[in-house]
Amino acid sequence: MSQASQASSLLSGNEAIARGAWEAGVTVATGYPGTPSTEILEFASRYKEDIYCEWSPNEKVALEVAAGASLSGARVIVTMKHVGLNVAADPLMTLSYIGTVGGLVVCVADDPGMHSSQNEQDTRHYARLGKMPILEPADSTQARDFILLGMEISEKHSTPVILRSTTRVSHSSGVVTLGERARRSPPGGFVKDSTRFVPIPLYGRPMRVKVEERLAAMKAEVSSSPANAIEWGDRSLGIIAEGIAYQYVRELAPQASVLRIGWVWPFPDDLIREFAAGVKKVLVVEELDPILEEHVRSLGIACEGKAVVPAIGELSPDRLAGPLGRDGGRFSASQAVPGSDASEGLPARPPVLCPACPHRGIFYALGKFDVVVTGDIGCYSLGVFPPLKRVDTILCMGAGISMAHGMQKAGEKRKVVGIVGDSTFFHSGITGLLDIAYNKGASTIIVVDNRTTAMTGHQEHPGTGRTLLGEETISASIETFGRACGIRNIATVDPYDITPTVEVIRKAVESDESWLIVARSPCPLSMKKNPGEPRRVNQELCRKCKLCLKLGCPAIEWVNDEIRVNELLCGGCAMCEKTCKEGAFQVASGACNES
Ligand SMILES: Cc1ncc(C[n+]2csc(CCOP(=O)(O)OP(=O)(O)O)c2C)c(N)n1
Repeated sequence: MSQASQASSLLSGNEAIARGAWEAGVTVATGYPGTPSTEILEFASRYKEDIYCEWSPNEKVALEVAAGASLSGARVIVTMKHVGLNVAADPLMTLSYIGTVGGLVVCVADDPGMHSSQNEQDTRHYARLGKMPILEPADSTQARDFILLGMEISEKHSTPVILRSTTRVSHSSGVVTLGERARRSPPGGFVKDSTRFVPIPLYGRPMRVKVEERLAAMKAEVSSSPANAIEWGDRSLGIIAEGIAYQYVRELAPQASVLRIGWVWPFPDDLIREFAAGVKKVLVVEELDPILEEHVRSLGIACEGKAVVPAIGELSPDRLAGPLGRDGGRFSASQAVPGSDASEGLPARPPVLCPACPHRGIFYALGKFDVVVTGDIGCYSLGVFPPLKRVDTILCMGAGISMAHGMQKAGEKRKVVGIVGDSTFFHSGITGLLDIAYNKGASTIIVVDNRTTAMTGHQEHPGTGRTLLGEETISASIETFGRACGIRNIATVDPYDITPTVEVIRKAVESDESWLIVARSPCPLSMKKNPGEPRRVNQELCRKCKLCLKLGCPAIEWVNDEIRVNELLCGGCAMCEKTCKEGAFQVASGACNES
């Protein structure tokens, strides 16, 4: 890639963050995949001659690796989705005390509207909790600029900096004027200083005081930061907006006065006061929680906010049209908030497991047993939908294992089966499995090992044998981890082979000991190869019992009173053939679909 020769380029927010890291002279980038943040690190890895990039097993590890790199003097970014920050919160809270040496920016992508997340969490709370600054870009240019600014703030104040993106900023594109990579001398190496880097209470208490001094210093400069700016217009209405909400405000109320906030916390109090003094009334437009709004009120400034701007879900020009007025600026606090949503009016397309997905075999097999299934987050969460309906709970990554143990210890009468994916197992499943073995649990854990992190777009993980940079490496064994944890009953099955899979599950759920079953078959999408030839239905043999429909395969259709296979969709996994007692499913090239 000839970075220097390009003057400008159309970049997504995530691509711009990666570009910003390269321009800022970042030499280490770590993370764990999670929509909408995933592409940041994938784009950063395109600069692999300059930036070492890795998928870490989870976000906590990613942040700790980043912290080590920073303490050695390197500039570093670490990437994750909002729930990933919960996993990384432990190191982050104390890294705030220790501080940074090389600039460290934690790039967190929130998902207002829960497009691909189990909750809707506002990362700005973490900045306050950890007493560290947070920047929020409104477009791709700011995404790039704020990485550069974040590095400066981080190094000047010795603090980790959070960059909060959202789905809309991460995944929409804008033209970015490209810069050169900063010329920086190589990281100077770690300089020992226990009073600075070892927060035992003796050294930690002075660090605690320094955190407050640091906050005061940042407060003194945040109002004059280029990240925050007043755009004076019609003074009858002043809108304070941040992140993507700023774009919607500019579109809907082009003539209004706007205070655009990009350095969100510590709050730019002086600027907020100056702005409020210059307008007749103030409206705060922010996505998710009323963090700014409450602060503006705490300054003694009357304002409107969540009384008219939705607090739940993603904002959009449509959803703000009521509060702001389509033709701009006719804000009235009494106007109703429309309940419109981007997907309104579109036909519902419930998510389903892909045709030939190996996870289907496990859910179909589990349908034969009266068990409780504690599921997890990954493609297999789709086993919750009919006709499979074999996922009873989901909490967070890893909980599929630990919740099974909890239910069993609470005396659940039915056998409890926990399901996690391979990436999830390495992320946070191993300690749950260890708990089961250590505390003499009796649940059955199934790791659906499709050899990839499928749900977020097929990233590598410690079990795949490859790194993010495309190098060959170890392939961690789930069975070996199970044995090391102390699980005595371990079996490996091919989930496409339904009958043997059912028999292994039967053995496990009838036993009064814990079991680890590894259901291994690669994801056909990541292999870019179907497992077999498409099937067809021989109508002469089909008895229309509809047992095959229980697989929930999108390729099997009930049309005109007949079972049919949509050969364009069929991946040839042959699970239908294995469930059909009449032998009606046959390889398409050698059978007839119609009678
Ligand atoms: C703490 C956290 N980090 C990241 C994610 C995003 N995410 C959802 S599922 C998943 C892993 C999916 O991979 P795997 O467990 O192998 O299951 P697969 O989708 O391949 O079936 C990830 C990274 C998340 N939900 N929570």
